Amino acid sequence: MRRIVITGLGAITPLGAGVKTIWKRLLESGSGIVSTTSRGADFAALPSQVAGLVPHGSRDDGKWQAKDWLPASDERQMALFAQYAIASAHEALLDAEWQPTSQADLEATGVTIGSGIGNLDEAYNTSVAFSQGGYRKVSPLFVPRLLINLAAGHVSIRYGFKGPNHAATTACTTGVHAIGDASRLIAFGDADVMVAGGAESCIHPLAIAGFARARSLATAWNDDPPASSRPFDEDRAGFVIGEGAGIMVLEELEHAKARNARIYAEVKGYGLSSDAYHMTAPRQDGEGAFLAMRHALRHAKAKPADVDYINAHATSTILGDAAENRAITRLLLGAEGKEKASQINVSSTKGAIGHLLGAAGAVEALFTTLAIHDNVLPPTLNLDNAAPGFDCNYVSGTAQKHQVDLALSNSFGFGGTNASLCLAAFR
Ligand SMILES: *[C@@H]1O[C@H](CO)[C@@H](O)[C@H](O)[C@H]1NC(C)=O
Ligand SMILES: *[C@@H]1O[C@H](CO)[C@@H](O)[C@H](O)[C@H]1NC(C)=O
Ligand SMILES: CC(=O)N[C@H]1CO[C@H](CO)[C@@H](O)[C@@H]1O
Repeated sequence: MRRIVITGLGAITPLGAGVKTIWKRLLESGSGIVSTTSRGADFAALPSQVAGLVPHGSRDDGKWQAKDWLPASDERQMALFAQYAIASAHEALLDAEWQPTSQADLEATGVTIGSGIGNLDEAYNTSVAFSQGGYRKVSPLFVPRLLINLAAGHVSIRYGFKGPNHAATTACTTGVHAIGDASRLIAFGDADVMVAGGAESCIHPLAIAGFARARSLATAWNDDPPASSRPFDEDRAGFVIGEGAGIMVLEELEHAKARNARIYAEVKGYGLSSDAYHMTAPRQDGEGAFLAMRHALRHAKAKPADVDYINAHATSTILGDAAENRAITRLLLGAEGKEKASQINVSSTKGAIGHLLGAAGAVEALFTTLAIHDNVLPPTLNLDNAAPGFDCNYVSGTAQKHQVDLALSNSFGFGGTNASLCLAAFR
């Protein structure tokens, strides 16, 4: 069996642009959640007025402005989610020192980058323009700017990668599916190196209206945005929409060793399942999450007791966090597991950045990778009072130093799709 390791990381999140800045701010308990009301009256009229926005500014300050990352022509052609993806892919490839030029290397390198929603802004503007002005108002760039797989397309065009080119779009499980599926493509021999992850940018009044109508969003914290995303807390009341991208370079182990690449961690297992229950609500017993984590551990040949850390999907919704918590304790407590819930280390980094939808799983897998590499557990913010039945160690408020040899990163999406990645220290 071919082993898969992680050799490069790149990200843009509400905590900043660039992995170093983001990870430092996360470990310092920084928050990227701000008010949306300054974006205009359409935003201010909505019940939820908070979001995890990528900070705008110079790259030297760890912030995002397109001109620091992309040529102007790319900026015009690409959706914002694709811009975040290509900038993060660039960072990850530099980090991995993988800049192939030979035909064989280019053919052995592929891309899987997904998005949950894609370019809502473009769809909205063009719909309005078409309805008012007809055919002549539709840009020739409408379709290329709309399609979700164009993030992966742009990355392969920019670098000449001729291996598999794929895009998952499985709502909030997208990022984990992209990374998990990419690792399978390497394991199966379809590629030796994959650039994999997720990207999202749909902070649009229509998206917020839609999620608010589905009763998914936090609406009670408009005056205190950094307090609005509260995974596992008694007062949690919905998720906070966020934007950004997370990209990893995955590589076959012998390939990485042969070129002396730095190895952050190994992808040991990947589990997929479905709740088979409801469009948007989780099963209360957490069956889907339980099965996904169990499959990931089975592939990793690991016991529940071996799990040092879980980066939970926990989005700060009442039902979702409770179902996942139930699934985690059911899986990790018992004969082959831990003795007490307090020995289970689990955090939700969504307290700091909100829910990045299609990018969430990728950004969180990246945080899990760094937790393993640096032996530190990133914190859950705003957990003032753990709700009844929440008895694990949620790494409340501040990061904790702790040896992390094996970890799970969970993602669950509308439609009932559940996935979990098992990552481990490379030995
Ligand atoms: C859509 O229209 C708004 C308002 O005119 C504008 O600010 C925004 O940049 C447009 N978005 C796209 C993708 O063209
Ligand atoms: C499994 O996925 C569904 C998607 O709707 C999600 O709502 C649910 O929370 C996940 N299961 C658990 C136990 O979290
Ligand atoms: C089970 C387990 O690994 N628990 C650890 C959680 O983290 C703390 C330190 O933050 C350790 O003391 C526990 O052993």
